Amino acid sequence: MKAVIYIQLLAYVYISHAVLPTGDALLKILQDTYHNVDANQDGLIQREELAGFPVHADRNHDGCMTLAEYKMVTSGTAETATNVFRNLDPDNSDCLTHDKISRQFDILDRDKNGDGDFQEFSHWFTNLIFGHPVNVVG
Ligand SMILES: [Ca+2]
Ligand SMILES: [Ca+2]
Ligand SMILES: [Ca+2]
Repeated sequence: MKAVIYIQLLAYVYISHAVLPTGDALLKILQDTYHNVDANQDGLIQREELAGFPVHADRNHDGCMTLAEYKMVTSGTAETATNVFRNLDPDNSDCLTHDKISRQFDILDRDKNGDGDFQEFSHWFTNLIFGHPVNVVG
């Protein structure tokens, strides 16, 4: 719980004032991102899939996924990518690693069953984009 509140505070600080997607456009970004992270295509996100995302996106293999590298693989817009990245990188290191993102799984998997479902993912990811969770499923 403490971690969730911390993330929400950070998100509040970093939210871009640029126009952010809503409705169907937002739903599509969430669905595309979810499918990209779900590497084994079992319809759920496991910890290693989430933690592996920055590794796959690390084009120059220096151990860091930078914002520029994230923007090359994001399913979202430049604005959503920037908000997500900055909220995942509160110390402005421009370096997201396997271990940093692995810890995010503890926040994503709210019911602690070891799998992130689409609802849990959407809650986590919209919080990173907007600074608060957005319900897109209706
Ligand atoms: Ca999976
Ligand atoms: Ca890199
Ligand atoms: Ca879960």
